Amino acid sequence: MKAPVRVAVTGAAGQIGYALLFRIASGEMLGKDQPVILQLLDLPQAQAAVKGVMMELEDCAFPLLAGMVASDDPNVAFKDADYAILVGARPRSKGMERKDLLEANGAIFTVQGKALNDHASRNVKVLVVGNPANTNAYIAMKSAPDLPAKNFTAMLRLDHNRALSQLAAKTGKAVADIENMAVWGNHSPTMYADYRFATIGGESVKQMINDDVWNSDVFLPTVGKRGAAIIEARGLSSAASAANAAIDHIHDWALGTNGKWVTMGIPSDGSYGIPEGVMFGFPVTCANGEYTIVQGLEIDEFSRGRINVTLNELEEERAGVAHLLG
Ligand code: NAX
Repeated sequence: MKAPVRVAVTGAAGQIGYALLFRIASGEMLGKDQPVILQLLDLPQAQAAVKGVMMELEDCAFPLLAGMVASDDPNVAFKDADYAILVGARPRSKGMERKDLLEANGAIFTVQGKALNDHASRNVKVLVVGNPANTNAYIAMKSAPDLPAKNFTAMLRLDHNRALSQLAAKTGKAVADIENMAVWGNHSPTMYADYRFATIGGESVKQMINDDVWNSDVFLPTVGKRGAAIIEARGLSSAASAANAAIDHIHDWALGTNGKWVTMGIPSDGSYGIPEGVMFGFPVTCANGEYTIVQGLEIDEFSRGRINVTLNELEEERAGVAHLLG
């Protein structure tokens, strides 16, 4: 058996936490041969609920669960963490302006970034789920100057998976057979889900669908507003599908994609004209614990327009938190 790895999860008492922790402990994220120690962070007032989740985790008697720690202190929860999934964030309350939301989350993610900087493994892989995910990941990255910037990522995988399932429904094909799907930009309704390169059994999905109006008027709004549609239907925001996307993201980053494209929010290296450092959704492949941006894709006029919209939104968010980063 391998030595256990430490997985820190914030917002552990929340609804995504509840859908996430049991799957991590059962080995779905890092493999059925990889023991894990869970290090759970939540606010002081949520500690009783965290204890309850830990009791349930115990009651599953997961063979791979090698230990658990609960804390309200990021310096404790991130100690020696090999993975950190940052789910807890300040939700937008009634009447709260976007600026206030950025500010409140800025306060959380500067502290957590610094705690990762000071206490986590130097190879820690960080995934930010809590919204606004890209900008929160950017803040954490900037607050952790001693860790490699590439270790910080934001979750675009839910958008990617949502796009795959819309394409499967439209073409009548199996979701598993769709290759080369990409999502660009911010995890927000401005994200650009791009199926121009997607194939099913070697055939072009764009040619199969052959309907640009469906792309712009049905597909993109459906994927972009899916989160709102779930809230409308369920009365609560996406939780199990968000947890599933987090599992997929870390699984693929750690264990590789065998050449398959997935989407990750990562600090740009300047590819495709996205300014360096912007936390942006790109199509990537993963191998040996590293991700690589898929290069050489043609960006047509429609795509450039969409990419610019989502980039502008991220640049505005980045400007909105600049004063927090010194
Ligand atoms: P919940 O409100 O159910 O749970 C959030 C938990 O985080 C609570 O237990 C709360 O006490 C805790 N928390 C708040 N501030 C904290 C802090 N500073 N340190 C540690 N814990 C803290 O929300 P849930 O439905 O689980 O959603 C969590 C986050 O995921 C939200 O920001 C939400 O917007 C975001 N999402 C992101 C998605 C993505 O694709 N990137 C999709 C799903 C989801 O909307």
